[in-house]
Amino acid sequence: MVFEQIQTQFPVEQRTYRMRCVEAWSMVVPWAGFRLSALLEKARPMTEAKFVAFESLLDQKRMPNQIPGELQWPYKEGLRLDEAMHPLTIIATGTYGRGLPPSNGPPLRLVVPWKYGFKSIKSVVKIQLVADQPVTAWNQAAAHENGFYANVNPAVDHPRWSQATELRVGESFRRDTLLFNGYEKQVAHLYQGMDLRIHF
Ligand SMILES: Nc1nc2c(c(=O)[nH]1)N[C@H]1C(S)=C(S)[C@@H](COP(=O)(O)O)O[C@H]1N2
Ligand SMILES: [Mo]
Repeated sequence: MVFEQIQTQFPVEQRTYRMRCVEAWSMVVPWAGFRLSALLEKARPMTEAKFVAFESLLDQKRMPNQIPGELQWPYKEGLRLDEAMHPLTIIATGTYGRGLPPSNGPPLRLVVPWKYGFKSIKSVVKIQLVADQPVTAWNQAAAHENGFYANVNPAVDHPRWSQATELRVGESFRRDTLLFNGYEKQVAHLYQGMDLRIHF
């Protein structure tokens, strides 16, 4: 499927989500997009498919920061299949009533609101259903700091700072960070029985 087909064949919804960066700042962002589940259902996942792997555009001409360094390019991310199928997980195609500006990851950008921002991979050009947990860019760069799950959790600190509070951009006081970024009711069942300190 080409981008135009993907962008137009699924029902677009307006979703205003909290966004919490792993570096303890946050925003509220009005996205437009469609459910990732709608796209994945088209691919009819086989029972062997347990994870979804995402890859971004590699284009050093237009994105000159894509030079080998802290991160390896193209940027990669991944979700467990049940996380990817969750109704809160969207592929954003716009924000603030327009298409995505270049810096926010057009033409297709993942948004997973209960996870730290780095999971929401921008400018996605490849989506694969896979059997094993995929390699992800930040996990590969520093696995002890960036877990595969990266669920927002005020009780599990980053090795270099507390995750208990956050600074909402534009505010002068710190807010308490909420478990699963405030989406606990909707997503906690996905992690039942898992130790969130180990699977951080
Ligand atoms: N392709 C790609 N996606 C990415 C990144 C990136 O470097 N490349 N950075 C991530 C990080 S660390 C964050 S905090 C968010 C930032 O999203 P924004 O630029 O739309 O605010 O995008 C995430 N998605
Ligand atoms: Mo980030």
